[in-house]
Amino acid sequence: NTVTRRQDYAPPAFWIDIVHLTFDLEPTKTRVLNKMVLRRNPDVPAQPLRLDGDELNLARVMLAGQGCSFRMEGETLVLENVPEGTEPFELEVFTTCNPEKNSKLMGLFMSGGDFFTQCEAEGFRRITYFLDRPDVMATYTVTLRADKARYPVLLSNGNLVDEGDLEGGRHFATWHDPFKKPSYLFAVVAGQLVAREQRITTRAGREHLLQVYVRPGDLDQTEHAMNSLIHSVLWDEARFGLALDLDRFMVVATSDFNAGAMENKGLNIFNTKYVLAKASTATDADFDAVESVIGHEYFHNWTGDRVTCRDWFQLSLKEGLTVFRDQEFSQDLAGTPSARAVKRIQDVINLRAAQFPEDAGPMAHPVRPDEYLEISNFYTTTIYEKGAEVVRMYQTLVGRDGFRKGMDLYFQRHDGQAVTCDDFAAAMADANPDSELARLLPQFKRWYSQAGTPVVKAQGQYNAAARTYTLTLSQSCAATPGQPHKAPFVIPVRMGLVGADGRDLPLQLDHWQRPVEGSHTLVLTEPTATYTFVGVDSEPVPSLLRGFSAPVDLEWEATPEQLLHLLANDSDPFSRWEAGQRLALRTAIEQIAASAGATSAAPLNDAYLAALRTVLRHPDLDAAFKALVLTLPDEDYIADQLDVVDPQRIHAVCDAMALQLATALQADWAWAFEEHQHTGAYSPDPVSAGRRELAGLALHQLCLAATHGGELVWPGRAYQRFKDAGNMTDRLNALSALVGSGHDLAGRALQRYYELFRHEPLALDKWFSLQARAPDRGGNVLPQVRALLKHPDFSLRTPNRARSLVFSFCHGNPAAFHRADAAGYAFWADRVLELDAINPQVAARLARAMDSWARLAEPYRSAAREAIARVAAKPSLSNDVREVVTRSLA
Ligand code: HT7
Ligand code: ZN
Repeated sequence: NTVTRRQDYAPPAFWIDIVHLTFDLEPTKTRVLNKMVLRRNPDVPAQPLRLDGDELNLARVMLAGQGCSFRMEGETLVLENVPEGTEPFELEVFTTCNPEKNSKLMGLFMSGGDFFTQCEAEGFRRITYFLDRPDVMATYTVTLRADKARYPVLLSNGNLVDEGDLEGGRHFATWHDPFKKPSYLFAVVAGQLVAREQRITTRAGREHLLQVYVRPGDLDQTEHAMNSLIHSVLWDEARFGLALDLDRFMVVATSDFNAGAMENKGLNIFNTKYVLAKASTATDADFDAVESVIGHEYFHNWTGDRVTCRDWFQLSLKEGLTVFRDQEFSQDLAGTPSARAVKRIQDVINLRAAQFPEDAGPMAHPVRPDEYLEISNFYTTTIYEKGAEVVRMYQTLVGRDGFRKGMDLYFQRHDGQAVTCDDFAAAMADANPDSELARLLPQFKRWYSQAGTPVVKAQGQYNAAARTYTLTLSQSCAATPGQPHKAPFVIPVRMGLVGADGRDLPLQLDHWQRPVEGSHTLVLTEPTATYTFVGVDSEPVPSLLRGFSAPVDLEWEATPEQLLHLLANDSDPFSRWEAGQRLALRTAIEQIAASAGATSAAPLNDAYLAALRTVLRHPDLDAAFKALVLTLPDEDYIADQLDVVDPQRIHAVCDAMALQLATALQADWAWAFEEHQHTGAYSPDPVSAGRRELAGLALHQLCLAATHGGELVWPGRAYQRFKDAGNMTDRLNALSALVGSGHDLAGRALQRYYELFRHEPLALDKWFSLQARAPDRGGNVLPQVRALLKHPDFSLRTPNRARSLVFSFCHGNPAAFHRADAAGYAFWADRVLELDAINPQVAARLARAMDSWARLAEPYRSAAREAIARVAAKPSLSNDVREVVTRSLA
């Protein structure tokens, strides 16, 4: 119940070297015998042994084979009389727990009648008493005993060393993990599972058995996960020289999981959402997500498991680095430069949608936080995605080869250790001693200690007489909770100058001997810096922050003509896409500010629409890129640009822009649909997925236009496509086109979808989600969501289902959620409280839907505050939710 501070880190008073665990698995009473070998840490003054526990029933404690005295301090087991020297001693702790009652899904829990564990961050203490902290690393041997018919598969980390039958229809399996690991990487799975298996031989010539375990009946959905795993193994060896270190690597899927997946050593446990994929129930986006999450967990084997975190404040050491690695993996697998760029743009869209608001809200924290009440609340987009951008900046500053050298040195120095972000930074700088990174390291490390999104202001000046172009960049960063003032960051700004003919001009800074072709990275370290380019024959358009080279907000007062020039020509796909977004954003903001209440029916100007038409019909651009350019910024992103947010006003303007885009380009959309609708036999590759994406977007626009006076045939065609689709992407796109347009056929299609997929949990999640995200027409969505809460297939206890309905509504449908009558907020408060009694981690995620309440216009602001205060006033609130709402109201 107290705040944990980074500054208070102290090494453990004891080490635990060896752990022998024996489980007698029973749903309501599992018995756990924990035999440990401990020794005092000679570097720490002598003190009692304090072992963490949480909701355990303690039966017996034995010290060196004898009963011993102990006491409880809250949930902590305290032993005063442990041996004094530094010699190892044996401690035996016997406890029981109740997996069936474990609705928090931390520790040992049941899902579909099978046993699973989740130990990160502090779940191991719900299995046995332990020094449950990542810098205590031990070797584990685990024996599992259970009923053989009910639990035929018994798994734990490492290698299977023994198995056999026991009396009374029971059996056992003993596993030994040869690698020392922290307790958060411990795992157990027991149940009725089947596996897809594949033997592979890696470059290093070593043989491995890869297994993907699922429930019987789901095996046909595991091919993509297995292929993704094989690709991951090969990629990590090829790109980073990191080989698989175990004979056997297992992935297991469960449908009840708080997060996406977990990198337990050799026994990764996954949410089914990130393992199961077949064409009839999973979309292209689902296939991509499986690939990237399988990659992410596999890559943790080195960045997380072999080298782990000293304490939880260092979480981004493993998470930021591993997200960076999974992003690079997906880009490398995507193949073409265009497909790579699409992936990069999608990553940036996600960062801006989730991390930028976090950095501007009450939960803002540095990539390496300074304090927490509940560590689970700090598995955030700042730790993960901003952390990945920080790692990406290392690579930008030292180059790809330099980054590889840094990684090599990091593993050379720290394999088998629990370390800090400083250790990673030092390895990168020491491996590249002549780099700008090495020179600027202390300043670069401000990315770890300062929260907030820096703003970079750009101003350009062309001097025709001198043939120079002068670019001035200034940086600032707004105050965040606890950090009123920020020192300047090191900001790599990749840029180019685009000539009148649309090509990149050679770049020559005034102190350079000769020009370079294409792009150059300016490294901004001061509050303001001016760069003069020479030999510039005609006025260029600057293309700034190419590839999104730093996680900053770029303020640049470009003219519409400059942005249109970049949209038509920029050689950098990110900046080209960004130019289009800026044009749309500017229009939206002008409309929102200008006409209090009255929205123009045609907010988008002809030049912008013509530019979009040119992109849509462009013979050389890929469909996936076109779809990104032709997707307008969403309501939340627009809200993030405003000081005062009126969600209904934003919604009205977005609606008008969307309708205008649909109707003005109707003929072009029809062309795009016909041109891209056939993709042949289903394959999730980027080219066919891009074609499906663009066809789906076109159908969406055509149905929208049809319900507003356009061509009437399209809803019927969408319904037909929905019925006949050979894959989930086309089917769901057609269904959401109907739901999005509000056409009468939407109801029929939703009913049919339910009948088709009522026995497919992941597909049914989409059905709940689609309805929760539907356009609000006269306030109809909230009553519909309330009705769905009572649906026999809905349960708040299953996180995926709760997310599909309640989170989709509160986090994903701003116009329906922010109601003038405050009913959306009341719904939110009721669900947070209801969920908190079941699963505090999931409840705390839902609580974050109100992060931006303070910027809301009235009457939303006061009503939102009242709803948050109602939650905060509940006396028995979990630490998880309490931390979120307290910060929100501070
Ligand atoms: N490292 C894993 C984190 C995780 C987690 C954290 C809190 C509660 C439940 C959890 N399940 C998994 C996931 C990852 O980043 O790979
Ligand atoms: Zn991770």
